[in-house]
Amino acid sequence: SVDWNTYYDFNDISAFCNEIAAAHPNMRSYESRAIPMVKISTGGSGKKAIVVDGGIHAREWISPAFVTWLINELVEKYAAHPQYVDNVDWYIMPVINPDGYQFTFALTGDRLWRKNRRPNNDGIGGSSCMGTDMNRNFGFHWNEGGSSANGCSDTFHGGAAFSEVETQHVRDAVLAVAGQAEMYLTFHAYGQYWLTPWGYTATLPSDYTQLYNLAVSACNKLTAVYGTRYTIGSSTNVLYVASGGSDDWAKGGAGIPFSYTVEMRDEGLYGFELPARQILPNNLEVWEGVKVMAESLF
Ligand code: 0X9
Ligand code: ZN
Repeated sequence: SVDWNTYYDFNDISAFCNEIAAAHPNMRSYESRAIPMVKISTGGSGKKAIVVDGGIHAREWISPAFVTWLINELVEKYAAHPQYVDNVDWYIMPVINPDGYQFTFALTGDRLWRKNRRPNNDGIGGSSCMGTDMNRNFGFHWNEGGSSANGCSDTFHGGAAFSEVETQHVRDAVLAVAGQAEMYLTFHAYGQYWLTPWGYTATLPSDYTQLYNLAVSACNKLTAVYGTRYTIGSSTNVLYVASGGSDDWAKGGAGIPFSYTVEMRDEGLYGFELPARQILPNNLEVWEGVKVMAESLF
């Protein structure tokens, strides 16, 4: 620790900076875990940006596994493909539901937990159950279908749009860079879908053809790696109605035009419990798709 009656050398100042940053992360979950956001940029101005979220659903372990791998690929493997960092800025949040995610690892927890971990016994949702589905809590056409008012439901939408501290932090962090952002990617499992908005309605966005065509190009490259097939379409039309998702809000609320939900491996054989030996093959094929996505902004 420091006091202000002496001068400190550089090592002390470094330690001080690290301590104060660690003690005051600006984004924290209900249980006070940090919600990290990594900016990857080679500098300059006027660049387009891609925003990425992962780990919104606790049990979908392949999501943080891919998103952390993506950070590593962009930073540590920069020299192999500098264009993916030179031409766009990245804002990457690998685990936006850290409490739920940690609960799926705990011996006293639940491997198949989906929601965050704030109790609903405060009147919100009127139940003694835990957790809000963060992907039903975003504030664009919130509570307009495919979500539940029951606090015990796995798709509980929360007491209001952005009722959860975690979705509030993501909202604020995304809005801070929304002017620069052209693309929003949110990673989930499972089912192998590359989904466009909207999730709240079967009506397609006016730029659906552009969104769809880019997803087709991405999935062609993805499939070429190991033959893994993805289904492409709007969330409502190829999956189900589900309002309050981060993808719909990114596009409709934050004005980020190219917004996608990527449901990664598998098709249900292992489901959420995808064996760890599939992490790298999954990541390598999805990276091919993400590269196509990024190239569209160059
Ligand atoms: O239901 C979801 O939140 C996502 N599927 S999952 O199995 N990972 O839970 C799909 C979300 C698609 N986007 C919207 N409905 N907005
Ligand atoms: Zn999910």
